[in-house]
Amino acid sequence: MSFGKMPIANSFLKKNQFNKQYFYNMEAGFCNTCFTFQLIKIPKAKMMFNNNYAYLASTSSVMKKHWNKLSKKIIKKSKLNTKSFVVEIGSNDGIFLKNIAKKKINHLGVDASKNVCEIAKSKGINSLNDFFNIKTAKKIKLKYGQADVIVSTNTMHHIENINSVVKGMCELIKDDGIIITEDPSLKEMLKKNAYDQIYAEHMYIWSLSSMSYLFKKYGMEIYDIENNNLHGGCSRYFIAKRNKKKISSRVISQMKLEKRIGLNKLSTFKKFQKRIVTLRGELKSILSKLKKRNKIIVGYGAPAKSTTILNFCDINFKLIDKIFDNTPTKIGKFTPGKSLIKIEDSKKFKKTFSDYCVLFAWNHKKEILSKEKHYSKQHGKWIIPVPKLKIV
Ligand code: DWN
Repeated sequence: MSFGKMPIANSFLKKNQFNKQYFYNMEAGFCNTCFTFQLIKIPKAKMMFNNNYAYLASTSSVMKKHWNKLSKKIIKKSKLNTKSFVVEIGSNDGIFLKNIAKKKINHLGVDASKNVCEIAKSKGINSLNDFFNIKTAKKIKLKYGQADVIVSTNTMHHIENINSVVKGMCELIKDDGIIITEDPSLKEMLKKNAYDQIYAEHMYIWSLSSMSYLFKKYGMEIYDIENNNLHGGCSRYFIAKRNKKKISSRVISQMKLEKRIGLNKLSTFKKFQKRIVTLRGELKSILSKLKKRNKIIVGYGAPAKSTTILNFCDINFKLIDKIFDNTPTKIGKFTPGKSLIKIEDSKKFKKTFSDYCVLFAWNHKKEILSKEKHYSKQHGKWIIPVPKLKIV
């Protein structure tokens, strides 16, 4: 599946960077053997995860509650105490580990982007700015010992050398320890036509079948799974060394479901491609028609996902005047690629008239529409781009 030339999703631009952008050919593929859906070629990791990583997990109160709940669940389930050791891979700004640190549980956050590590450290969270792999795992084990729990949420789909990460997890986790990963679900992406989940950082979109195949290569197995609606639909995998835990019925039924809906067949992805080409045509045409009628169109949320939508659908500042966002690292900058739409502080949304607003952060719909309920009252219309184009 080819998406054409794409910029790096989170590379929001200053004006003087418009002509210095890096583009790559974004193509997705599927493997019939290991059932992995992934990008064929991606930019170098350092170009995506660096000192200016734009995404701050703490911009969403829903996300804060989510990680709070997860940390309480882990502390209880694994009976963690001050002698335990928790490692988080992809710890971002410390949104999860801050709850572990509060309980005085030994912990270490590992993140490839320096700026988010600094934010985590400023919250008193033990952080290592590095890429996690077998080498880093050995260094951590030498310095701190093995981990009781390894958590890696919204990270496993970001890592190109995923085999080294899983090998590192296997090295670092105690024999009776547990690994918890959570990532966008391939099943949900297909169901929601959420092609905007596909971008350079998201080099994999995992399913239980493909995640299972991956961990089995290193003597580990997924013994439980939980699905949630975060980030457009994620699956949380509970992993342990082989034969250490009883395989739950949820894993068995999800494996059967994935087979039934064809997650292990190339034809499923060819049908997905047809659906998103149709969606592309519909979005571009509705925005062009509204513009011809001199309607004012803005956007809400400048997620990494919006970079895929804007560049795949060839939508730019001529159609969308500005996009509102609450992330300090994005405000005042412009959207990447050919779109070049100015990002304004979402605090200005209420005072700025518009007829239509494209909800690029559709996965936060509930939180945003309740925050901005005035908009519909003032006859503003929300355009929801996926799973079907909807005007509400
Ligand atoms: O995997 C990833 C996920 C977890 O987060 C990373 N690759 C990067 C990032 O993806 P994303 O940028 O698509 O994440 P979000 O959370 O869908 O981005 C939402 C955007 O909307 C952010 O820029 C913040 C903004 N926002 C806002 O302006 N007001 C969000 C909320 C909830 C709001 O009220």
